[in-house]
Amino acid sequence: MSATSSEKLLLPSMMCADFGCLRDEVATLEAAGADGFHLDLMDGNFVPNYGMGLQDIEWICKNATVPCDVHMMAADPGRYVAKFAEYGAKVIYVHPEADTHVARTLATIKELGVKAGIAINPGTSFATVEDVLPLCDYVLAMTVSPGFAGQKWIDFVNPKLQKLVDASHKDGNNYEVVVDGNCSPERIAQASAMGVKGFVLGTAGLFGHGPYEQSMAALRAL
Ligand code: S6P
Ligand code: MG
Repeated sequence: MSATSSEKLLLPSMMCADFGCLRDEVATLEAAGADGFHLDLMDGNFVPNYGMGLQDIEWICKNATVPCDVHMMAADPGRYVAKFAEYGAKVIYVHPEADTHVARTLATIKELGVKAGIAINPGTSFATVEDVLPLCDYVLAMTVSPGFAGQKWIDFVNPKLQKLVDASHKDGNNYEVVVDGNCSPERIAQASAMGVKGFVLGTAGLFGHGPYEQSMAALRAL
Protein backbone atom coordinates (compact mmCIF):
# COMPACT_ATOMS: atom_id res chain seq x y z
CA MET A 1 0.00 0.00 0.00
CA SER A 2 1.33 3.41 -0.87
CA ALA A 3 0.25 5.73 1.97
CA THR A 4 2.80 6.63 4.64
CA SER A 5 2.40 5.24 8.15
CA SER A 6 0.50 8.27 9.43
CA GLU A 7 -1.94 8.45 6.53
CA LYS A 8 -5.17 6.59 6.13
CA LEU A 9 -5.52 4.05 3.34
CA LEU A 10 -8.43 4.79 1.01
CA LEU A 11 -9.43 1.65 -0.86
CA PRO A 12 -12.25 1.82 -3.42
CA SER A 13 -14.34 -1.35 -3.51
CA MET A 14 -14.43 -2.22 -7.19
CA MET A 15 -17.64 -4.24 -7.01
CA CYS A 16 -19.26 -0.79 -6.78
CA ALA A 17 -17.52 0.54 -9.91
CA ASP A 18 -19.07 0.79 -13.37
CA PHE A 19 -17.98 -2.39 -15.16
CA GLY A 20 -19.13 -0.90 -18.47
CA CYS A 21 -16.03 1.30 -18.38
CA LEU A 22 -13.74 -0.49 -15.98
CA ARG A 23 -10.51 0.77 -17.56
CA ASP A 24 -11.64 4.39 -17.11
CA GLU A 25 -12.85 3.70 -13.56
CA VAL A 26 -9.46 2.29 -12.60
CA ALA A 27 -7.59 5.22 -14.17
CA THR A 28 -9.89 7.86 -12.67
CA LEU A 29 -9.74 6.36 -9.19
CA GLU A 30 -5.96 6.12 -9.35
CA ALA A 31 -5.73 9.75 -10.46
CA ALA A 32 -8.07 10.65 -7.59
CA GLY A 33 -5.59 9.21 -5.10
CA ALA A 34 -6.75 5.66 -4.37
CA ASP A 35 -4.12 3.90 -2.25
CA GLY A 36 -5.21 0.53 -3.55
CA PHE A 37 -8.21 -1.38 -4.86
CA HIS A 38 -10.39 -3.71 -2.79
CA LEU A 39 -11.59 -6.66 -4.86
CA ASP A 40 -14.50 -8.72 -3.52
CA LEU A 41 -14.87 -12.36 -4.46
CA MET A 42 -18.27 -13.82 -3.55
CA ASP A 43 -19.00 -17.48 -4.19
CA GLY A 44 -22.77 -17.68 -3.70
CA ASN A 45 -22.13 -20.11 -0.84
CA PHE A 46 -20.27 -18.41 2.01
CA VAL A 47 -22.30 -15.29 1.20
CA PRO A 48 -25.66 -15.17 -0.57
CA ASN A 49 -24.35 -13.30 -3.59
CA TYR A 50 -21.99 -13.73 -6.52
CA GLY A 51 -19.42 -11.15 -7.44
CA MET A 52 -16.20 -10.39 -9.18
CA GLY A 53 -15.12 -13.44 -11.11
CA LEU A 54 -11.53 -14.57 -11.44
CA GLN A 55 -11.13 -12.79 -14.76
CA ASP A 56 -12.27 -9.46 -13.28
CA ILE A 57 -9.82 -9.80 -10.41
CA GLU A 58 -7.00 -10.84 -12.71
CA TRP A 59 -7.57 -7.90 -15.04
CA ILE A 60 -7.61 -5.31 -12.25
CA CYS A 61 -4.59 -6.82 -10.47
CA LYS A 62 -2.59 -6.84 -13.69
CA ASN A 63 -3.64 -3.40 -14.96
CA ALA A 64 -3.80 -1.28 -11.82
CA THR A 65 -0.78 0.79 -10.86
CA VAL A 66 -1.76 0.70 -7.17
CA PRO A 67 -1.79 -2.45 -4.99
CA CYS A 68 -4.85 -4.69 -4.97
CA ASP A 69 -6.31 -6.64 -2.09
CA VAL A 70 -8.59 -9.62 -2.60
CA HIS A 71 -11.35 -10.16 -0.05
CA MET A 72 -12.31 -13.81 -0.38
CA MET A 73 -15.90 -14.29 0.72
CA ALA A 74 -15.65 -17.93 -0.29
CA ALA A 75 -15.81 -21.34 1.30
CA ASP A 76 -12.48 -23.14 1.69
CA PRO A 77 -10.48 -20.14 0.41
CA GLY A 78 -7.12 -21.92 0.59
CA ARG A 79 -7.92 -23.56 -2.76
CA TYR A 80 -7.52 -20.25 -4.60
CA VAL A 81 -4.85 -18.23 -2.84
CA ALA A 82 -2.05 -19.32 -5.22
CA LYS A 83 -4.11 -18.02 -8.14
CA PHE A 84 -4.43 -14.55 -6.60
CA ALA A 85 -0.73 -14.50 -5.78
CA GLU A 86 -0.06 -15.27 -9.45
CA TYR A 87 -2.33 -12.37 -10.47
CA GLY A 88 -0.20 -10.04 -8.34
CA ALA A 89 -2.51 -9.38 -5.37
CA LYS A 90 -0.68 -7.60 -2.56
CA VAL A 91 -3.05 -8.68 0.24
CA ILE A 92 -5.35 -11.69 0.44
CA TYR A 93 -8.08 -11.72 3.07
CA VAL A 94 -9.71 -14.96 4.15
CA HIS A 95 -12.58 -15.48 6.58
CA PRO A 96 -11.97 -17.83 9.54
CA GLU A 97 -15.69 -18.70 9.39
CA ALA A 98 -15.10 -20.19 5.92
CA ASP A 99 -11.88 -22.07 6.55
CA THR A 100 -11.36 -25.09 8.82
CA HIS A 101 -7.59 -24.53 8.66
CA VAL A 102 -7.25 -20.77 8.59
CA ALA A 103 -3.80 -20.82 10.25
CA ARG A 104 -2.51 -22.99 7.41
CA THR A 105 -4.08 -20.72 4.78
CA LEU A 106 -2.58 -17.58 6.34
CA ALA A 107 0.85 -19.24 6.40
CA THR A 108 0.46 -20.30 2.76
CA ILE A 109 -0.42 -16.74 1.73
CA LYS A 110 2.78 -15.47 3.35
CA GLU A 111 4.85 -18.26 1.75
CA LEU A 112 3.53 -17.06 -1.61
CA GLY A 113 5.01 -13.62 -0.87
CA VAL A 114 1.64 -11.96 -0.33
CA LYS A 115 0.47 -10.03 2.75
CA ALA A 116 -1.89 -12.15 4.81
CA GLY A 117 -5.19 -10.76 6.01
CA ILE A 118 -8.02 -12.09 8.08
CA ALA A 119 -11.56 -10.80 7.52
CA ILE A 120 -13.92 -10.98 10.47
CA ASN A 121 -17.69 -11.09 10.31
CA PRO A 122 -19.64 -8.83 12.69
CA GLY A 123 -20.72 -11.86 14.72
CA THR A 124 -17.21 -13.31 15.08
CA SER A 125 -15.54 -12.44 18.37
CA PHE A 126 -12.06 -11.08 19.03
CA ALA A 127 -11.30 -14.26 20.98
CA THR A 128 -12.03 -16.42 17.93
CA VAL A 129 -9.22 -14.80 15.93
CA GLU A 130 -6.85 -13.77 18.73
CA ASP A 131 -4.48 -16.74 18.33
CA VAL A 132 -3.93 -16.19 14.60
CA LEU A 133 -3.46 -12.41 14.76
CA PRO A 134 0.37 -12.76 14.89
CA LEU A 135 0.13 -14.39 11.43
CA CYS A 136 -1.69 -11.38 9.96
CA ASP A 137 -0.42 -8.27 8.20
CA TYR A 138 -3.94 -6.84 7.93
CA VAL A 139 -7.24 -7.38 9.70
CA LEU A 140 -10.42 -6.56 7.77
CA ALA A 141 -13.13 -5.76 10.30
CA MET A 142 -16.54 -6.17 8.71
CA THR A 143 -19.01 -3.58 9.98
CA VAL A 144 -21.79 -5.12 7.86
CA SER A 145 -22.58 -8.76 7.21
CA PRO A 146 -20.62 -9.46 4.03
CA GLY A 147 -22.22 -9.98 0.65
CA PHE A 148 -23.75 -6.67 -0.35
CA ALA A 149 -22.96 -2.99 -0.72
CA GLY A 150 -25.29 -0.36 0.70
CA GLN A 151 -25.91 -1.78 4.16
CA LYS A 152 -26.00 -0.09 7.57
CA TRP A 153 -23.03 -0.02 9.95
CA ILE A 154 -23.60 -2.51 12.80
CA ASP A 155 -22.81 -0.64 16.01
CA PHE A 156 -22.14 -3.67 18.20
CA VAL A 157 -18.91 -4.15 16.23
CA ASN A 158 -17.39 -0.92 17.66
CA PRO A 159 -15.89 -2.37 20.90
CA LYS A 160 -14.29 -5.21 18.91
CA LEU A 161 -12.90 -2.67 16.46
CA GLN A 162 -11.22 -0.83 19.31
CA LYS A 163 -9.86 -4.13 20.70
CA LEU A 164 -8.40 -5.02 17.30
CA VAL A 165 -6.73 -1.60 17.05
CA ASP A 166 -5.38 -1.79 20.61
CA ALA A 167 -3.86 -5.24 19.95
CA SER A 168 -2.45 -4.38 16.53
CA HIS A 169 1.19 -3.70 17.42
CA LYS A 170 1.83 -5.61 20.61
CA ASP A 171 2.17 -9.14 22.01
CA GLY A 172 3.66 -10.45 18.78
CA ASN A 173 1.11 -8.70 16.57
CA ASN A 174 2.03 -6.39 13.73
CA TYR A 175 -1.03 -5.71 11.60
CA GLU A 176 -3.12 -2.77 10.42
CA VAL A 177 -6.88 -2.61 10.82
CA VAL A 178 -9.04 -1.93 7.77
CA VAL A 179 -12.80 -1.42 7.98
CA ASP A 180 -15.20 -2.81 5.35
CA GLY A 181 -18.85 -1.76 5.24
CA ASN A 182 -20.65 1.59 5.23
CA CYS A 183 -17.52 3.74 5.35
CA SER A 184 -19.31 7.11 5.23
CA PRO A 185 -17.40 10.33 5.98
CA GLU A 186 -18.83 10.32 9.52
CA ARG A 187 -17.84 6.71 10.18
CA ILE A 188 -14.38 7.24 8.69
CA ALA A 189 -13.80 10.21 10.98
CA GLN A 190 -14.88 8.19 14.04
CA ALA A 191 -12.92 5.06 13.15
CA SER A 192 -9.86 7.06 12.18
CA ALA A 193 -9.89 8.66 15.64
CA MET A 194 -10.00 5.13 17.09
CA GLY A 195 -6.81 4.25 15.20
CA VAL A 196 -8.24 2.39 12.23
CA LYS A 197 -5.81 2.63 9.30
CA GLY A 198 -7.73 1.63 6.17
CA PHE A 199 -11.19 2.16 4.74
CA VAL A 200 -12.98 0.24 2.01
CA LEU A 201 -14.95 2.79 0.03
CA GLY A 202 -18.26 1.71 -1.47
CA THR A 203 -21.59 3.45 -1.83
CA ALA A 204 -21.48 5.18 1.56
CA GLY A 205 -18.39 7.25 0.89
CA LEU A 206 -17.38 7.26 -2.77
CA PHE A 207 -19.51 5.73 -5.51
CA GLY A 208 -22.54 7.80 -6.48
CA HIS A 209 -21.29 10.93 -4.69
CA GLY A 210 -19.98 12.97 -7.61
CA PRO A 211 -16.41 13.27 -8.93
CA TYR A 212 -14.06 10.78 -7.29
CA GLU A 213 -11.30 13.35 -6.95
CA GLN A 214 -13.44 15.62 -4.74
CA SER A 215 -14.77 12.78 -2.58
CA MET A 216 -11.32 11.27 -2.08
CA ALA A 217 -9.81 14.64 -1.14
CA ALA A 218 -12.61 15.25 1.37
CA LEU A 219 -12.18 11.79 2.91
CA ARG A 220 -8.39 12.21 3.05
CA ALA A 221 -8.82 15.48 4.92
CA LEU A 222 -11.08 14.06 7.64
C1 S6P B 1 -19.44 -6.85 0.48
C2 S6P B 1 -18.04 -6.38 0.40
C3 S6P B 1 -17.73 -4.95 0.62
C4 S6P B 1 -18.58 -3.94 -0.11
C5 S6P B 1 -18.46 -2.62 0.59
C6 S6P B 1 -19.47 -1.68 0.06
O1 S6P B 1 -19.83 -7.09 1.77
O2 S6P B 1 -17.17 -7.11 1.22
O3 S6P B 1 -16.36 -4.71 0.34
O4 S6P B 1 -18.17 -3.78 -1.42
O5 S6P B 1 -18.66 -2.79 1.94
O6 S6P B 1 -19.42 -0.49 0.76
P1 S6P B 1 -20.75 0.29 1.16
O7 S6P B 1 -20.23 1.68 1.44
O8 S6P B 1 -21.68 0.23 0.02
O9 S6P B 1 -21.26 -0.40 2.39
MG1 MG C 1 -15.08 -6.45 0.93
